[in-house]
Amino acid sequence: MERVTIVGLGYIGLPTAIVCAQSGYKVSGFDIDQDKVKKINAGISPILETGIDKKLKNIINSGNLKASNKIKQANIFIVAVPTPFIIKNKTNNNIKEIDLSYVFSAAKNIAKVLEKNNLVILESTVSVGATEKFAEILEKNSGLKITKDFFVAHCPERVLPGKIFEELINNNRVIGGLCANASQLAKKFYSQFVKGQLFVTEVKTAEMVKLAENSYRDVNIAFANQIAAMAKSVGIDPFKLIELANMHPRVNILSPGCGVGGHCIAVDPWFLVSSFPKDSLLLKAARNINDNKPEKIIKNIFKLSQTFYKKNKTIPKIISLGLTFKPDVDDMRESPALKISKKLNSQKNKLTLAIFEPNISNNILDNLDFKKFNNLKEAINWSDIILILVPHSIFFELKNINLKDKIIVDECGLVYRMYKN
Ligand code: SAJ
Repeated sequence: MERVTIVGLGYIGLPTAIVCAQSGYKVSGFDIDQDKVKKINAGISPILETGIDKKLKNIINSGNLKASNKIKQANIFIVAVPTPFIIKNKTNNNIKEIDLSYVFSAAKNIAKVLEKNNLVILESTVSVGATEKFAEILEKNSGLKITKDFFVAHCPERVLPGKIFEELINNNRVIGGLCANASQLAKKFYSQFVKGQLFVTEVKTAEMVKLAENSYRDVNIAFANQIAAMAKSVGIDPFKLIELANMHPRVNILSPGCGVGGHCIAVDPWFLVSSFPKDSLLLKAARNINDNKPEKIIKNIFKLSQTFYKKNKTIPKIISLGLTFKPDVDDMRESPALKISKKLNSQKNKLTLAIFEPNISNNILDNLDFKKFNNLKEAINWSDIILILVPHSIFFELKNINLKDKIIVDECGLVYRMYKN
């Protein structure tokens, strides 16, 4: 039985460890966080993902996956550690650069147990050229020779939070080995559990493919946000406008929203911007447009609250619908909706805010100092202004609630879609 060690048991590493163990590998999960290791070994998932709780319990019980804070020898290593950004030079126009420290420390840890003929796959999203540096650290710290004694490939993860298990199996993957052997070994490994196609290319291309994918999405969302701003300013419904534009066979505009959250799309374009400052003006503009969206919404709500006060001589009661970073997930990482709601909630002299977020459990919400509702109808009845930030499927129930006399601020096109269907 081949042994696999997964370094980093987060949103990518843990589901990957589970899938590898399910497909017959003996898997050791390595993480520096002792609490996480304990939880995983007890069959309790430290991350939120559709279907993970049952899968984790089953695989821990089978004995094929064990987490540890000591790195274990293996035939194959997979590195899935975070690559956040850091603002290195604040005077340099706030350019955010990649922080590769977790990747390099993973290499140092693996080097301690690396053996001849091992394959090391870097799945973390990295800047162009980083896999080569990662391999050099492995070489330097292990005394083994890259491409002769051991093999390194980059195979960027591509899974969508909320659909991770489905996409781990079904997505096509791009594999860039540092040598032909590395690519072939990695291809053989992924073919054990990936049903999608496996495309082999050289390493820098694989690195940049991933950055291009997420930047493409960010630019398209920024485009949608700008079109929406223009349309709104002249009384055109942006969601209707985009729907009609998308009827063209070669147009596919994404959806405007309250900003770009999560740990990927709002981060990865910076790795191209910082590496290629002259040729990435569009990417940088898109990042700034999407980052500024929450602030625009907050300002608009303050303005609306003022108008409401002048007319009614009372501050408005605002219900904020949705706090997660995108619809139908229970994940609030870097959520623009959460940011907006927190800021509005801090201005108690201007407005009274309450939230309704059915995807997050009450014990998590209780730590957030919001007035909260557990029932959509009660929440709406209480409010003067309805602020829709995240288009959760469950919010389509608004259709069955009396919205007369309510002021609706819909940042994600839910109302348009609701009455269209
Ligand atoms: N968003 C919009 N409008 C849209 C689509 C998304 O405002 O039309 C917002 C969402 O509300 C959210 C943010 O963008 O706040 C990002 O959401 P997402 O669903 O676009 O992407 P992520 O961050 O969950 O996952 C992305 C995916 N990349 C692409 O689709 C190109 C996923 O495949 C990657 O694996 C993941 O990044 C990653 O880990 O890099």
